[in-house]
Amino acid sequence: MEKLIITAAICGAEVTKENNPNIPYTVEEIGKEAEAAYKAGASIIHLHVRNDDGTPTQDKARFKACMDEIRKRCPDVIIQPSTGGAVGMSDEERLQPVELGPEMATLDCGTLNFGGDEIFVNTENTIKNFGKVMIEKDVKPEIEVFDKGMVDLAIRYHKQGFIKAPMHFDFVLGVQMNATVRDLAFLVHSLPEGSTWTVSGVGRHEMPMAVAAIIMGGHARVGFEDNVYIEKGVLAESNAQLVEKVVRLANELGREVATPAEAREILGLKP
Ligand code: KMH
Ligand code: ZN
Repeated sequence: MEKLIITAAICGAEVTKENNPNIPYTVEEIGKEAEAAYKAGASIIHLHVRNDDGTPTQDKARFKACMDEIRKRCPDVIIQPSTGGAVGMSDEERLQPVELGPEMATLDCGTLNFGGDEIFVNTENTIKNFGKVMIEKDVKPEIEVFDKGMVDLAIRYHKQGFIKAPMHFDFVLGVQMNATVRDLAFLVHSLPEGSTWTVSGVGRHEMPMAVAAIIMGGHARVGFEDNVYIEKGVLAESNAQLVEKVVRLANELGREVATPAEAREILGLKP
């Protein structure tokens, strides 16, 4: 089995210090969380950024400041900005970090309910446009899948030239689709040959889904964006603590953890 790529989704756009006081907001806090997660074994940082007051932003200058801070602390980690941003942002706002030419960025492949009255909107034209811009800028998409139809749409858009293969998918389970091994297997078996995949189990599903990825040959995402607890009722002290737990589980199950250089090779990124 190839080595396990661990992605740390260190802050997201929705969780706040009220949910867990360790959620990073400032450039320095984001840098420190990324560095500790990297040292614990994460090779990819899935990045959202915040203003100092915690409000989510896709501002290009703020992304640059955070990416520079992360690179200063851990030059070889793969930085994967979000183009999902927060619910309600415009496409122009959301695309800003792609202008910085990161190695990867997320590409959300469909619209979904996002709690309460919130809808995370990704129209067909949005997805095609984001895909086109990522091809132009040579940015590898991490295709964010919340539902099986999003896999089908990504395959269709690959055939139409909006997404390059081999494709890399992130299954976010526990939002729209259930976080079960049955549903994860259904998604994995729906992928084209040569694809790679990561799973992000939301909330209490984070570690069980990481274990499923470890034994199924996929990759795992953990971090405050998806879950703020290290165990039931106990807040995690850091993203690194969540990464360390996945590393321990991988070690126990005999799966080696990838370095950033090994993750680049697995994902077909430039060395
Ligand atoms: N914050 C969500 C609305 C992504 O990073 O691409 C979107 C999200 C997905 O987190
Ligand atoms: Zn995200």
